[in-house]
Amino acid sequence: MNNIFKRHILAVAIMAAMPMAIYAEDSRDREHSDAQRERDDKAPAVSGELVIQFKKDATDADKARVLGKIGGEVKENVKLKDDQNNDKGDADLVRHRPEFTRAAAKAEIEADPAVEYAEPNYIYTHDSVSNDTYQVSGQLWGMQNSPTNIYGSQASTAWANGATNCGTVYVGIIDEGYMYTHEDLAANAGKNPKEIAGNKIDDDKNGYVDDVYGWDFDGKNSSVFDGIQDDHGTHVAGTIGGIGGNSKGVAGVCWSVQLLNAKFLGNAGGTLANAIKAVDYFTNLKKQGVNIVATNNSWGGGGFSQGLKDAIERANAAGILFVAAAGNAATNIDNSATPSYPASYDNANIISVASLASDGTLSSFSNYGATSVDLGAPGSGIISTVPTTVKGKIVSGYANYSGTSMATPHVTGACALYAARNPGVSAADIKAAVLGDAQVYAQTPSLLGKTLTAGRLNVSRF
Ligand SMILES: [Ca+2]
Ligand SMILES: [Ca+2]
Ligand SMILES: [Ca+2]
Ligand SMILES: [Ca+2]
Repeated sequence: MNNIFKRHILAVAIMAAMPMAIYAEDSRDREHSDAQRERDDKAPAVSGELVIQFKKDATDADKARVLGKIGGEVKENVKLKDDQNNDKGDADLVRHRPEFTRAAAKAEIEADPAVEYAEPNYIYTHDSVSNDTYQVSGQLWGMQNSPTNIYGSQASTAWANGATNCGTVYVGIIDEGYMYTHEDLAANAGKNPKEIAGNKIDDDKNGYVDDVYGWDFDGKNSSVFDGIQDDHGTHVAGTIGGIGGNSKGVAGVCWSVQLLNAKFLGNAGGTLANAIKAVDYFTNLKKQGVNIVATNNSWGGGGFSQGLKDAIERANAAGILFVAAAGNAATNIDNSATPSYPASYDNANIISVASLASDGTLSSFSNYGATSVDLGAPGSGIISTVPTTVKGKIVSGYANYSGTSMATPHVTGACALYAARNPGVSAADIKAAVLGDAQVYAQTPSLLGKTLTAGRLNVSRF
């Protein structure tokens, strides 16, 4: 089996079982050691598939030659044809002949002058740890600040100061689908402004027909919410933008915001090819003028992927922050130790998030890293929105989950709040504000030596 990115409920077991590749921070062009290569080769991926990045000047004849070496057929383009905003050419998802192993197929074509690199179609999993999922505690500790609860994000203080409205800001949820009809989310369900629903026309010409609430890359269709299996994405959405002040349910860091969704995690996780497409989806929307400030990425797995790192860099160039869960393997993910992707990539727009428990300790499952993890945020015992079933009908519900998946959307919401309060601010300035306030105002002993800032999320001054 090959690599899939998954949600964090499964991530603990899987990530613990799958050693990750080790890379130096500046390893972009460095040769892998044999041991590193072996770890990458064992990371889960879709059998018989490679994502091939061609060089910009590769001709059709060059591509045919490369595919011929492995009996390859192009399944789909990974990058949109009009998205060549870097120095590389097409990237294609290719199915090769089954007699080639993954390593053999890679080796067969990597030296070809038309090939920039070829990577397994890694599989990623989501980053939530479920504990008694539907047991609601009644306490949104992650948003609070009180004498008995000092480790929350202090969003309640920001709210008290009038900072609740992120309505000018779009946030991309790269995850499962989310229940945009949920009673505590519906008013914050953003829409792709240039797409007309249900007319079977790609109105905004972004390559996706009727992508109003986003796009389902896993199902290859426009329905981003497909049922109660989309609980993880819905939970993430509620922490970023659960409707505040409506006398029901929860409140997100942003009481109002425009949520959009790139669904790529299905029941079996999500693939590298779809992860790249999901990241580029928001980059392209931003280039069309949609004010996307950040994407939330509560998922991880796979080996090192230059293709995913390049996609994150395209987001960086477009001014989109990439907020990433550190992962749930209780492991040091620094590049000098056991990196976990995408959190451990060194792109400037990544904010990597560890999970805190309400007593201020690092959550038992949380990954950490003095250089690769930026800050901590509430991630244990977090109540948020989920779809649930009553008498066979899907209805709005709430549930208590734990994971770096839950810590991450607190930070994504914080980025949106800061952006809304400071119109026109750059991605770098938002990141500096989030990390700076954590470092200056919220030093946390459990994070010392475990995160870059040694601090936790604190939005009280936003
Ligand atoms: Ca479209
Ligand atoms: Ca349409
Ligand atoms: Ca769907
Ligand atoms: Ca509410």
